[in-house]
Amino acid sequence: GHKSCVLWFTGLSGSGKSTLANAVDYALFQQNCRTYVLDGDNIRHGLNSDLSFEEKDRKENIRRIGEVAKLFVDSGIIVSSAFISPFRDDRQLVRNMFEKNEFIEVFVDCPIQVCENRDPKGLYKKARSGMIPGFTGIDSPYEKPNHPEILIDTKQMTIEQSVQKIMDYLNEKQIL
Ligand code: GGZ
Repeated sequence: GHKSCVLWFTGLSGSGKSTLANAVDYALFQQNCRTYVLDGDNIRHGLNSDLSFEEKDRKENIRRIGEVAKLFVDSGIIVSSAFISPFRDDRQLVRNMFEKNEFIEVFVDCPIQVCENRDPKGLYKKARSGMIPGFTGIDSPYEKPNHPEILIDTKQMTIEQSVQKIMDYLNEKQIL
């Protein structure tokens, strides 16, 4: 068996949060862990489809995701959540929902220029041209975590190395 926890991935759009969360989820699954991924596809389009990207709605987005993550954690699952979660206070609020050691903040640190060059959905381009007002990193803030449990420096590390760093952390903390 294993302990349950939430891996709370935070970072800019295009930083690789979702890719990394899914890669970790797969590595955990291969070790017979019970896991679940929360991301825009299953939350922003469903439970939170009433929410916009205005500050107060982003806050509510993160609060609800925290509550959902808590339900999964209470059921014994390792949750990987991949949302920008740009505000420090909101991440702190979610952290406070959990026992110490259950909430693992993973900062996916990627320079905005890199995210902007990738721009898989063309959103940065739209944001730059004024078509998406309040885009994180352009004209809406991203507050970096000061003390994340895990720092992923995407300039230095491959996906495989990043997955390994997270798996090592989970082993070290005796979650696995
Ligand atoms: C940032 C936006 C915005 C604005 C739409 N700002 O690359 P993506 O497309 O798939 O990731 C982004 C996603 C962010 O949703 P989150 O729920 O993670 O954000 S938050 O935690 O701040 O509530 C992007 C898209 O939605 N998107 N408009 N204005 N990202």
